[in-house]
Amino acid sequence: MRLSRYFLPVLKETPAEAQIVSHRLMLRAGMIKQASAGIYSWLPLGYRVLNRIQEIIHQEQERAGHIPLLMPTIQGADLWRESGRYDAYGEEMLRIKDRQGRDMLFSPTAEELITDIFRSYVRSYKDVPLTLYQIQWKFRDEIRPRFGVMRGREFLMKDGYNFDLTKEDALHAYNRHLVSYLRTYERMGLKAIPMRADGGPIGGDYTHEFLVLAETGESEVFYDSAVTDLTFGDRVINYDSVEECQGVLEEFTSRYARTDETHDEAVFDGIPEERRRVARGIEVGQIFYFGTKYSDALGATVQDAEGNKVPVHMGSHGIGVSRLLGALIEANHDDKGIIWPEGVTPFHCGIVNLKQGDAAADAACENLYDQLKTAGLEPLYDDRDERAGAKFATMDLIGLPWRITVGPRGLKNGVVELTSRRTGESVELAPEAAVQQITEIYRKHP
Ligand code: 5CA
Repeated sequence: MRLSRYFLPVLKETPAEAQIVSHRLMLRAGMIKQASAGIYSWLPLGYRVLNRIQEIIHQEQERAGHIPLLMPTIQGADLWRESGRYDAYGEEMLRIKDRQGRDMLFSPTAEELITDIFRSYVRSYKDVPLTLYQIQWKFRDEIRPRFGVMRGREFLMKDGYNFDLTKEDALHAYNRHLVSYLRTYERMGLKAIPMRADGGPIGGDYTHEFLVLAETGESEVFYDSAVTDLTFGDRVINYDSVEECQGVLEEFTSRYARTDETHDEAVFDGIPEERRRVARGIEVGQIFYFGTKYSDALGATVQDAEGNKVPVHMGSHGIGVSRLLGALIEANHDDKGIIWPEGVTPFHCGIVNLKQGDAAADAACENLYDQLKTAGLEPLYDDRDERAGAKFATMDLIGLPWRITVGPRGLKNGVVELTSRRTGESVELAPEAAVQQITEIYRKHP
């Protein structure tokens, strides 16, 4: 992409309404624009990151054997009456009447609709286990939408639902989700810690939230500092193996890590004092096992091997897709702007032309631009007729992890400059070598 032809409405001023750094930076970097309270338009740069995050989620879900589908945002009230949640959900549910006067709603989650799909088609134990998921917009009429996309009213969620014959199988699905979520967040360059939590309106008392530690987080959390040393890394897991998934769950959840809803002071006090931590976190996902709550209410049964009709065991699993942008920025920024991890960056590399209009500089930039694209990467070439300082400020603000700076002086010696946004370190090297180095870096981030 050439910046002169892109739509990147960066703001010079710090927007007064934004209280936390991620919200400020998303507005300043031209990623989002508020449409109504808690409802945002995704401008091109923000939309690119949102798509990158979705790609990673899809890949990791499919790797775990989960199947994507798409359900509507607007749903009829009847199913929700059947489950009892039409009244129970309260003010957070946005209720709408259609022209016939029928009660409709904007889906805050989709346990009912997915259970209805399941009960309409699945009859036999041979057709389970089954896990279906979607990435779809949700609406919750939060009392206090705030912090930009962090607590929105309309927000993008990955929501997945497992259907299993037995509790044991459903717990395997739970563990499998925990493993796949660990992989998913790590690929985005995030450390998200699974913590014991509370079921809330979704139900079930077997549930973990995934928290990214951040001072601006809305949840208070209590944990043994040993949990922050754990990383999943690039290990390969057989998702069908009960033992392997169980093993990872035990490794990542046996140390104390809880949200305030489930915090137990007495148990916490048993941890050596130097390892006790009280901090704040951003909830970027939650997994639930709730047994037959929805299958009982909606009559979702299968015939088991003996011919008995039995309700299926279910769980649901959510990732806050749009919230993740906020969490990623809270965890990756400095006073100049965002610092995207390579896994989710909107463009792989910036090219800054220090002297637009200089024949040698222009040609070298065009060359780099073509070579990076040929290597399968997406560069952002700042080809505007602007001062170098303004170009650097924009690049630093939007946070591309790598920048190649091209100027007539360097070119005389056959070099360009490659700069890491995270460390600020620069090296001078031949243009081809810069392309090669960047290609190498992104080989690890497919
Ligand atoms: N049905 C289940 C799992 S699919 C469910 O709805 N779970 S949830 O309520 O925990 O939501 C899943 C994730 O969505 C949360 O972990 C959080 O990251 C995100 N989320 C929830 N509310 C909001 C909101 N108001 N704004 C942005 N993200 C949100």
